[in-house]
Amino acid sequence: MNSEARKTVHTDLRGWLSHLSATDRLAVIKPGAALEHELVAIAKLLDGRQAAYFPQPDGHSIPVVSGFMARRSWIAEAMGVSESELLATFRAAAEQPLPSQLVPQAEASCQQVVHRQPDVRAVLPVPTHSEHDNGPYITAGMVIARNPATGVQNVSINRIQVHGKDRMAILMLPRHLYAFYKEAQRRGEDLPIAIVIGADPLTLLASQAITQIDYDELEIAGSLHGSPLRVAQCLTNNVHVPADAEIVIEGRILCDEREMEGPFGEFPRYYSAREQREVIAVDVITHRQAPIFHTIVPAEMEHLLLGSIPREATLLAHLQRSFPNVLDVHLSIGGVGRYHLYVKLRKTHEGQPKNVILCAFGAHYDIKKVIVVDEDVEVHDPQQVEWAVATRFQADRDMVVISGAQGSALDPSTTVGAGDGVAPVHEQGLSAKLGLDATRPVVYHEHTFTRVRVPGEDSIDLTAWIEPGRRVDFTSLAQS
Ligand SMILES: Cc1cc2nc3c(=O)[nH]c(=O)nc-3n(C[C@H](O)[C@H](O)[C@H](O)COP(=O)(O)O)c2cc1C
Ligand SMILES: [Mn+2]
Repeated sequence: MNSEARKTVHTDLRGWLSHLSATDRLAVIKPGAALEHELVAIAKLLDGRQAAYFPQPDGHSIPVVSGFMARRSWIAEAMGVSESELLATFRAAAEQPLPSQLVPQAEASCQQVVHRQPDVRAVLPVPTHSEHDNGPYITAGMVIARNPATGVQNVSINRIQVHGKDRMAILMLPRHLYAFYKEAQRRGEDLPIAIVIGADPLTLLASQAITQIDYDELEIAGSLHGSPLRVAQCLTNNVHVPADAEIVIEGRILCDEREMEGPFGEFPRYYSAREQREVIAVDVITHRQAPIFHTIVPAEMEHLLLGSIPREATLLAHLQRSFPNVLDVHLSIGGVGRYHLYVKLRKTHEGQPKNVILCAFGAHYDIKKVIVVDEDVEVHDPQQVEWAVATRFQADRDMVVISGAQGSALDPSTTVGAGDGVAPVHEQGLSAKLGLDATRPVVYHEHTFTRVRVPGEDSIDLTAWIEPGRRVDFTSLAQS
């Protein structure tokens, strides 16, 4: 889908927040909410209904916002497409990246104000989120770094624990940023990074694309915007950041240092363990005049959807390469937007759903359960998927179990939670995979597997039939 075919595309955070506010989807919170837990509790209660905007959190002069992309329909709206076009639009952008446009510092709003030798805790209103978190965390920071070997950039969101004036600890799961860090470490160097806080919705979404290494996710953001993303070079390193971002922390992931990080309440709604993690040294903080700080409430809709929509787009593309008759996929919210995949298939051969199941497990190690359903089942409705399992699935015939595969290290039922100590990284997340074929036979007798429907139920316009405002007093109806 090209951008000409799309309605208004929201390319700018402030424009998007104004749009939410104008449509009663942004709650302005009274001054004084404590950065420790209280602010997050308020944002969590509003999750999926309204974004929460705190103009003066805890007396801090920088406002905090949370939950501005907490519904699938809002994300589609930001992209200028309908919900049914969401995955195809994201996939097209991921496959046709648009190179960014470098602008001079004078035109980079994110560098209007510069704090040298900053104290992160004093400059930024960093909230403490869940009950047992080990202090304040940056949860909506896009970490941008260059591959030391090739110079190509990468973007990911990583949780960052702020535990000193200019020192922070970071969780890097074994993906691209970690690979860059290992390469820098091999060369005996620190890895220069930028942490971008307060990006527009589509750039945040682009950061979650599942691509090969050496694929700058900012170019996917440009493609989603329909115009090259304006980027600025950092003041202390050669990383390029979105020029219109609210806040940028420039720093380095230190070659050899480790500090304790965690516990931290993560997306599966459990705490990940306290462990030794890599350390970021902060060099400068730059921001716009009157910047806005973004925090993501862990495990709430903004967090889950940011990860699940780009994954769904990638999984659909992956499955369709082998099975063009895969029609749709959904990572359920109950499965924390990561672990449970529902696949809609126009089945042509018996056995095919099991091939689809195996293909899906190969696509991402986080996937723990796959349910394949027919085309008359809506994969976005968990009740319909359960109905398919209840009426089309037999455990002895239609179930696939694979034990001892790689799974999510954040799932506490994997090896992570097995002992009282913490397993070494290479043993974490060992997990079983479960596949359910909940499709009906390709050929069946008469109406054995025909879903009951009433002709007209999809097409009748109820408002045309119901008498508006009409009340009936049944006690005084004439007896006849
Ligand atoms: C709110 C949020 C927090 C995240 N926190 C982390 C994290 O702490 N560590 C991590 O490795 N990935 C985290 N992720 C996932 C990565 O950002 C995501 O997998 C990204 O696509 C990885 O990029 P890469 O494939 O370029 O390495 C988080 C994602 C979101 C949406
Ligand atoms: Mn990447």
